[in-house]
Amino acid sequence: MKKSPAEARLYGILDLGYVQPAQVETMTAALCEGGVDLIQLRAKKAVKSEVEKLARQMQAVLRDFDVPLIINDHADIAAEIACEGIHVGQEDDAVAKAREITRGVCFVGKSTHSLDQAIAAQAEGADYIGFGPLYATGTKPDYIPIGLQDIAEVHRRVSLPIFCIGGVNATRLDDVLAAGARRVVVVSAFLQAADVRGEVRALKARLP
Ligand code: 3NM
Repeated sequence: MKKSPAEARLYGILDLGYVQPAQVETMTAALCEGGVDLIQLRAKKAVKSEVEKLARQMQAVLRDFDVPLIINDHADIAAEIACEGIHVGQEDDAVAKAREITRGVCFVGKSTHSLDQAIAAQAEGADYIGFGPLYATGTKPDYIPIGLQDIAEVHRRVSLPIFCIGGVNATRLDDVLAAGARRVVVVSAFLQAADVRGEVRALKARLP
């Protein structure tokens, strides 16, 4: 049985900005062996056929794990390959549209960048939200960091699983948790680690 977002604490994103297509399978396995609870394929620059091909490769690796596959942006691909989740941004399909395209089978996550957007995403029916970027990050360079100050409040106002994202790494984790985060997304700090498995495992062990 695959985990649900509510059961998840650590969310890894396989971002093709950091991973060569040929490394997608080994990286997927390393992230899962380290202990990510959810995994997303994020391939902003790839053509659709490439996204689908890589997603299917990840799906094959994920047969051995209880980790759901979430596709960034492309609800049609998520529907086609019957993965577990779809993630949309503020500029992408609305939650209802993504749910319709995936015929109600996928859970739907949404990126939010403020308290207001987080509350709106809950009203819109998202199954989980990303909340950030907490810190400036090269993975999403055009976004202004929102800092840690709204983390506690967003947990009071929004009852969905909230994944704090953006510049989260081992050095900052204690500050992020002290600010009230219960779930985090880590991208570059995992994908650029010399020992991906070890980096994931060590960070996972520190989550409440
Ligand atoms: N979304 P890293 S921040 C993909 O705030 C993404 O919505 C964000 O990568 C948001 O862990 C982000 O390398 C990048 O900073 C996270």
